[in-house]
Amino acid sequence: MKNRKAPFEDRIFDLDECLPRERLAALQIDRLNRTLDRARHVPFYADRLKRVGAIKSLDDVKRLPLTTKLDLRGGYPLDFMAIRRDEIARIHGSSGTTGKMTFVPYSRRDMESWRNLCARFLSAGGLRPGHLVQICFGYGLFTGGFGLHYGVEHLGAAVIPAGAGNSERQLAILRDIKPDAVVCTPGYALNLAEILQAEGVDPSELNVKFGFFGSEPWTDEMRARIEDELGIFATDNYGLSEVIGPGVSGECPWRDGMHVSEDHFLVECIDPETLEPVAPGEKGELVITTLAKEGMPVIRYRTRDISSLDPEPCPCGRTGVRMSRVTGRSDDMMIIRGVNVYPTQIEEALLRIREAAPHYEVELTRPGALDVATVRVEMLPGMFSASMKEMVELRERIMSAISSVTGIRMEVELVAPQSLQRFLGKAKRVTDLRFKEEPKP
Ligand code: DLL
Repeated sequence: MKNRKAPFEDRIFDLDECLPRERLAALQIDRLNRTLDRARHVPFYADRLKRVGAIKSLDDVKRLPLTTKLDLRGGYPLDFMAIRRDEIARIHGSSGTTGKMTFVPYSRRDMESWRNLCARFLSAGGLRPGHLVQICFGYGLFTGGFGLHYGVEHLGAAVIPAGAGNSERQLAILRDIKPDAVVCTPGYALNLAEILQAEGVDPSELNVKFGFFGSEPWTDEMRARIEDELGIFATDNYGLSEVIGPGVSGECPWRDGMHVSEDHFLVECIDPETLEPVAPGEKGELVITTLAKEGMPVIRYRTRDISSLDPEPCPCGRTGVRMSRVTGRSDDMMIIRGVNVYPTQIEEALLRIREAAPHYEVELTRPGALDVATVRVEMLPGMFSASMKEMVELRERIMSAISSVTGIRMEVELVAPQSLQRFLGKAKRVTDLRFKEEPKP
């Protein structure tokens, strides 16, 4: 199924996608040394890189210190910025473990690289100048909307900046303007497909031929469903705000892994426990070093994303190593309807509610196309009320506290004091049942 023939001729957007491996390695070493120099403008790195000299071989990378999300949070708001304030062209951000954002500044050159990186995977997935693209990602601090927007324009295609949500309007655009491609999370694509079906719209009435999906985990089974129901060719693309946003990697027409843009990102796959590299093809945590970022370079950033790297040449001619689908995380971050949420954010919301104990469990399901998060919240002894009205009001209050901290609406179930499981070691508060019926290959 993976290699279902693409309904278009492949077109390489940028010759740097096909650099011979030896030339790529030389470029990486050169860019890495420049990145280290730039990073030394950041006190955190200046300190850590004190005893690091020039990098001569890519093997030396292992000697560099790792950077974690916690490190970045410690540098709130802009301590990791390596450019002057008047050199900032844009600031994006991503949610953090306590509701605090991580802000990511971009220089003008970063903006140029970014749109080029997005244009690469869009071209690999079939987008051509003259096409019309409906972007259903949020525009704002989230990198999805703006990142893809400029990528589409750079390629020479046109954008309908529909933004996130409002499915009725999305549907009207699909039906009435007939874009050639849609850009969103795979979950939202499935949601659109379901609404189309419910409204009795046949996909042949639309003109969508390509879908570019990313920002959350999905499976090949899910891809097959989206493709059948929307009648499109769907590709996966990956990225994260701390590194650049979308554009770190994307699939080519062969769809056997996402080509990492290795001229911009040095990627390693390590065992999250031992921090040692895993063998090619084995699963581990991706660690990324930016090679051209000016605004906020990151050295050996622990993405927490579990994937594997395939260095074998690909028939498409792109030489970037291919990463497999992201199958999970090595921390407890959840991605719910495309939004990153940490369990500690739920804890923070519950602490605002006098009647609730900080004991809770989260269950993630996907009964239809969209994720549903249900939080079971334990009441404090003596706080249970016989009044239905009071309990409904309390539930509403908890739901709104959770939504104000996490940015998304979750279902809440109130449960009796002492009824949830207690943990001696690390608490396991999240049960993810979303992919149960569609096991990952
Ligand atoms: O989600 C950037 C992005 C936007 C990528 C649009 C693709 C398309 P963040 O909000 O910082 O950035 O979330 C990054 O999302 O560490 C992964 O856990 C997850 N993620 C991103 N792409 C994929 C994907 C954007 N294709 C976090 N498959 C990452 C699985 C993905 N997970």
